[in-house]
Amino acid sequence: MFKIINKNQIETHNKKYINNLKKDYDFFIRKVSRLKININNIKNELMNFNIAIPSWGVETGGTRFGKFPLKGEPNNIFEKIEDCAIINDLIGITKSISLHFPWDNVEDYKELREFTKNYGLEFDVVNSNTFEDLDNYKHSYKFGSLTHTNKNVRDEAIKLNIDCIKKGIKLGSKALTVWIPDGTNYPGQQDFSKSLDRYIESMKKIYAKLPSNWKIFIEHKPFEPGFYSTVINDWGSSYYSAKTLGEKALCLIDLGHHLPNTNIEMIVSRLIYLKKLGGFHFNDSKYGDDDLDSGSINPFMLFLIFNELTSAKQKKHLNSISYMMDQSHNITDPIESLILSAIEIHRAYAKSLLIDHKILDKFQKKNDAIFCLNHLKEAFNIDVTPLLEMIRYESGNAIHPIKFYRNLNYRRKKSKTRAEKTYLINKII
Ligand code: AFD
Ligand code: MN
Ligand code: MN
Repeated sequence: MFKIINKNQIETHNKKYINNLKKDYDFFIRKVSRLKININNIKNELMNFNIAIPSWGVETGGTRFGKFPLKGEPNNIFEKIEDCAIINDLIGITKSISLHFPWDNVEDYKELREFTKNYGLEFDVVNSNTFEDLDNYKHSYKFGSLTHTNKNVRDEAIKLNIDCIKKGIKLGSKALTVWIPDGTNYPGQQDFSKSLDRYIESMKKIYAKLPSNWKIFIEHKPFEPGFYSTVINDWGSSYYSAKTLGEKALCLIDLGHHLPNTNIEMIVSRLIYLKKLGGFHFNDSKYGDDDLDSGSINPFMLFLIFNELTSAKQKKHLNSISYMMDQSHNITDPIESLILSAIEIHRAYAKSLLIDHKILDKFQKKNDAIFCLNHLKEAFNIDVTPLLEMIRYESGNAIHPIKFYRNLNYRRKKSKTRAEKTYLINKII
């Protein structure tokens, strides 16, 4: 399966580090043996974890001020899949790719599916772009897409989403995520209720085309590109829409799509309670939709989000959730950022599995606030690095993926075969 990195290379790398890792792992096991947990069950959970890579995430991102492409970065979806394959060969927890149409349009979807399968990867949720005017669009999305006041524009946006479903079916995807840019910059510009009505009407037409085993995820965002109002601005509007559409419609939480200091873990809990949580776009943020690397700003929040997920899973309240990283890498090599981010998400999940929810429940019943917090902090403060490294080692992945990647000189090699990028327009993700 390792077509880009051969197994021997990884084995040689791991040989250098395994002795020290064994010592660290023994220490970790001694430490957690005092907790009443089954480490083998936790290991299994962590080995089965998967987080999708977005096709647009392996390209250099940018801001509206500029973009600084790397030499050797991918130019098309096939090259992007090669980069995703490297990441998964090294860390083993990113087996799926999320495509974005029409950015990732190809002539032959069967060929793309085969190509991807050869790297041991598969396709995750598909995404639709109704936030910029691309060459072959008949209408402009300047004043909205699925909620536009003009029916012709809405119809084109509906068709674009239905086309995404059709492409996704060919690729083996099982869900469509809809994020729309629709909103306004001026008070009075839009009737808030009428635009929500138009959203529901458009989404009903897309929903009607979903295969029986598909889902549709609704992604909310409080602002940007509209800086005064957004049609699907928060989880309330998202929940109302998902509830109105039906069982196959669920809410998706992008961590960056909340105003600073929002209690996101509580939104996670509410959506689980309402049986409407469908998926996540992981990233981190300081001010807004910064799309910073997961875990780089607020790893405790990430842990608290996973605490809600693992608690619900233990109580059998949780169905399968779709995970993806939605980040923009402007000053780093996207492969390195995605490797570290996936590991940070894996780390938060691992720590959350060390929480004993029965003990927490006991402290909660007694209203012992200090012991409640302390119980969470004890799990958060355990260094799970040896556990994650051992899982990678035992799964045939790299103990130190970034060190391995640096030694590959991948970008330098790729810069000889991949065309250098020039940007005529700024594409902001
Ligand atoms: C933009 C949006 C949102 C969405 C992504 C891909 O803010 O996060 O998921 O585009 O459509 O970044
Ligand atoms: Mn997103
Ligand atoms: Mn975003």
